[in-house]
Amino acid sequence: MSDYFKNINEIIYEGPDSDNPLSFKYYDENRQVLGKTMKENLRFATCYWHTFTWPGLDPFGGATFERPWMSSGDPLKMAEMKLDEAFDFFNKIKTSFFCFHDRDISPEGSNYKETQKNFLYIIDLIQSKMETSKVKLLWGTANAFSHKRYMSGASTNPDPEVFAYKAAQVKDCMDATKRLGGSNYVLWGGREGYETILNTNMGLEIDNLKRFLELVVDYKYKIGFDGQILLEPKPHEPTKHQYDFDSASCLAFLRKAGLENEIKLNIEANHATLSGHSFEHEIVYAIANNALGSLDINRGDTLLGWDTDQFPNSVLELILPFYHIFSNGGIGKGGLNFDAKIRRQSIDPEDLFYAHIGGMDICAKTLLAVEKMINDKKLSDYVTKRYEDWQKDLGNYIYNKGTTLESIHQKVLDENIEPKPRSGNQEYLENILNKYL
Ligand code: XUL
Ligand code: CO
Repeated sequence: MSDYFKNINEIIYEGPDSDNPLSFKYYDENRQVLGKTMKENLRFATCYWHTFTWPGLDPFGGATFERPWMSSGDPLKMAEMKLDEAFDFFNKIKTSFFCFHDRDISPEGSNYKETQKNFLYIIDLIQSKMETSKVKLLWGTANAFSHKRYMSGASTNPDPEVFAYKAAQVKDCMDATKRLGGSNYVLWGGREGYETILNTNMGLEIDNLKRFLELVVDYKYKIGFDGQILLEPKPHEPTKHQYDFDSASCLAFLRKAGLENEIKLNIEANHATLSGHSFEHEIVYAIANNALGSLDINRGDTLLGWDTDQFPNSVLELILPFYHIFSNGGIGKGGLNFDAKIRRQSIDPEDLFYAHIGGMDICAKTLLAVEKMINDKKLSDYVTKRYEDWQKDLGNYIYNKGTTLESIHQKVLDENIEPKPRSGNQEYLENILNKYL
């Protein structure tokens, strides 16, 4: 029986003039944008952890949400209740996808065998629920960071038993993700980093991380999982130094490990800003290296220096990320996962809906703005023109096989090359961008 959201009906599109807070103002799933429906372009996902599992804790205070499935009862019964409510939520909010960690959906037992049994029991239930629901699985992932066994890392733990334990968890979770038709499998480092070099063998830890990723990729082929394997960069939190700091450090690591064609990136907005980058920088860096996999869509707070994981609510923050993604053909097998949580004072069942409606609407509104930007070509024409000399004589010469540093040197002397500074016109371009907001 699912009745936690019983006062809320399926959310439908009512248009920008509607005053109904439980309706979409911009997300009209069948509307065509850039040759696809909004639903196909945006591939929204609800995340299981923040939406149904996080009880509203912060470092100074306890649970505020007190959902019925969070009361102290048989943990497996609670997990079943949570699942019923989660599917009721998915069917009403109509994100096309959901995402989960193994430990969000099912409780740990007293040993791994029991934990696995609980997990498979819930996976069977999910499988049968998916048969009658339209929601699909965007990705699964294993939580190898919450339990104290992982306090010194998972695949980078000094203890190989911890490595093995995580490997077992990931195998089960990859099997389940494949069984449920998941489009991707995500690896977020969690505690793959270190607190102090005093007790850390960095070289060995990095080798072990590489070994773990090789095992994951081999297993993907062994079971014929045709989804993408994704690594999710994050600079700190929980550890001080994380090995997967940002897109650039993940890619450097993947290249060193020879896995750059096997693993792509799941880029999260608030992780990007914590690393001192913008969301669009991380995305464009990944696109430029053929490594964009999927997005965790949320936002931070400029006044708070930690991962606040709020729902996105500004076209200004999304327009450049979306412009680059959709100019590049879209998000592919990835999606837009709301790795976002409501504030701990937002304790009503409706608050979960307001948050997702707002997030979906702001993405839809941004997509419409981006469609105009792409079709107008004002920005892309500007950039093409800025670099056009690379298609001309000197640009081609620099790339010719026989060209050397010396021959370029000679050319500068012979042709009296004296570059004249050209304006980057930033303010002019910002004014163009503002037209679309
Ligand atoms: C943590 C985070 C994770 C990953 C999945 O900051 O973003 O929820 O997305 O493990
Ligand atoms: Co995330």
